[in-house]
Amino acid sequence: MTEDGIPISGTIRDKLIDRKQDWAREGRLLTGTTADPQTVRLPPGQRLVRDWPVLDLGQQPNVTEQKFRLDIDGAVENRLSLRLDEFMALPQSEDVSDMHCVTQWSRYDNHWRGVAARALLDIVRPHPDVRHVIFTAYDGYTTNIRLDQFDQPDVFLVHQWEGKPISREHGGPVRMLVPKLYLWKSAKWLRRIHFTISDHPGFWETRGYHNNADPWMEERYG
Ligand SMILES: Nc1nc2c(c(=O)[nH]1)N[C@H]1C(S)=C(S)[C@@H](COP(=O)(O)O)O[C@H]1N2
Ligand SMILES: [Mo]
Repeated sequence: MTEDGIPISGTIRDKLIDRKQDWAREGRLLTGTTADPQTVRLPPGQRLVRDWPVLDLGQQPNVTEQKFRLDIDGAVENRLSLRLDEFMALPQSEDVSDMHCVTQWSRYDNHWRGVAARALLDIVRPHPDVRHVIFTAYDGYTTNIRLDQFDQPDVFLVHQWEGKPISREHGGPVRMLVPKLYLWKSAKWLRRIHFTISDHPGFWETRGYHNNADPWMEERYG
């Protein structure tokens, strides 16, 4: 096991991780430019795709309804540990947003349904000193964002894409969606959301990828 709890098996996965770490060391794909998201829809160095590529560590957990649990904990007034039906009973809403992956693809106009981050914040109510949000997934993956990045109208815990349940390969039954950050910040197969005072860089953030991950600032590595 790595310190992230991700089992080291399979040379394919090890090669994939090595290659992406090399990208970070070499600063690959960097254009050295920034753009204003108010006026420029496609972030620097990105190109549009029409399909939805699959990217993960190669192990796609089968999170059945039986197995599913979503814990929301840390420094909050109301901790939750939800079964899938309980998650589905939370206030639901829909949104349309773009996705931007650090491997250079972007995809426009994705239709999502799920629980808005702000609706969740209203329920769990983080303590005033909380600054960071840590996500843990069923494959052992972790990633981190700041509370102000989580507390945005376009951030969702999603379970539908284009009117259909999110497939297993894309992180179903429930994944994160943080559309204004590179997609590695959007954990698939969501297991736990932890609200903390201190930051805890995740899987890619501890392997050369940027802690902040703003595509318009081209914060790929750092
Ligand atoms: N649980 C989990 N979530 C993850 C990953 C992962 O390996 N495990 N990979 C991240 C990366 S690097 C990317 S680019 C996106 C890809 O999401 P997609 O496969 O649905 O396109 O998921 C992110 N979330
Ligand atoms: Mo990625």
